[in-house]
Amino acid sequence: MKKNFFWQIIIAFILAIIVGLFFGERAELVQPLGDLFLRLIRFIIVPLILATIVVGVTSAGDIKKLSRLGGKTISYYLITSFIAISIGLTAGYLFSPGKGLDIVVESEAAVNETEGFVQTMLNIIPTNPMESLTSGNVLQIIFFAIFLGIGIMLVGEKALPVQRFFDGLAEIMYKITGLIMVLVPLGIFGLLAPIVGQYGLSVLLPLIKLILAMLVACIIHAGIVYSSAVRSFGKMSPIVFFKGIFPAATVAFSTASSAGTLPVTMKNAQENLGVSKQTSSFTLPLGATINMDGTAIYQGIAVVFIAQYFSTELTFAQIMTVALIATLASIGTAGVPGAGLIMLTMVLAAVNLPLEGIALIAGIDRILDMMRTSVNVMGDASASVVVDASEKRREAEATAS
Ligand code: DAS
Repeated sequence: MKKNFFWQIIIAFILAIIVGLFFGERAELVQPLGDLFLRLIRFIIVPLILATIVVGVTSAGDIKKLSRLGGKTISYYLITSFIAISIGLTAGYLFSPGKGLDIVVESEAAVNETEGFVQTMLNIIPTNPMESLTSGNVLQIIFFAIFLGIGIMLVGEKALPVQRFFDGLAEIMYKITGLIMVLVPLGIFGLLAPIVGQYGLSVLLPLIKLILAMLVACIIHAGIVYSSAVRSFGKMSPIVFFKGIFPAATVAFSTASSAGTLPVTMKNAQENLGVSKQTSSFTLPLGATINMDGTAIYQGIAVVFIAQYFSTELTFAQIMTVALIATLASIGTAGVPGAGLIMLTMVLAAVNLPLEGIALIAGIDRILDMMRTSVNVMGDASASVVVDASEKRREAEATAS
């Protein structure tokens, strides 16, 4: 990553905090800069995901290799998500943010009930792929793109023009993404300054222990789990990893959207972390929608916080239930702002905790969402590094033998 781009992002962060603290609510005047960046990112997501996944699948060459790639990717996601929820639960008990809290639950936050895990999984299958594309349903687009790629592989020669079309479309989308990335500092400034202005200390202080628990758990998870994974399995220095994924992590923090950050995550993985286009175009769009370690951490901490607030002691069986449901809930969480708060209702319902607890944290959810989305994106990138290194080792061994 170019040095001055790194410093442009740092300066954007600092300026956003200064402007937010100095102007307060009036900082929303710069919101259009953030909205401009968000709209440009959203404008490329659908064609980028569709083209890159089709390319990622077809460049696997055969179903066997695709299954191996998918198996490694999903296994990594599940293992890191389960570790994340364990770290979240531990942080919840160590910080005990819900004990002795003297804030009253006003009204239950208007949170849509989730359809449950099974229905969430069924909804991945598009009944009309064109509608999925026009509505930007990322999970359904991924499902459609994977099967389109498999179909191209199975048809072979006759489908080559279609494969070439998607190859060309993917390259075009990468190029457009590069152009949009120039605006990352401006977007971060326009997105962050109004948020800093909106959340004054009066809103944050009562729940500062919850925010600190989330921050520490995220740092521990990223600092230990991802560092170890990229060093041990990806043969990459953690410093190189975190510097390389820094732009995407800052965009994730500013947008609170993994899907919205995906174009930047892919560019960083390919250009700064050396992940092949084939691996990144398969693992990253998948990760942006089903791999949410930061959300898993958040679910663990939030459940403990709400149980403590209502003076409810969770049994060991309930904690195990939370760990399982939260891992599944993090898979079903969409990569958009606030999705984790909605999925929290599934986890609370699983252990019979009052949904009113959602209202306790809804007010600061955006702050927690920014942190968890950054971890989500770093987790996706770490998976692409580990899986890519494994595939490259396998190919080297195959060539050597
Ligand atoms: N904001 C979601 C994301 O984009 C995560 C969440 O809400 O938990 O990853």
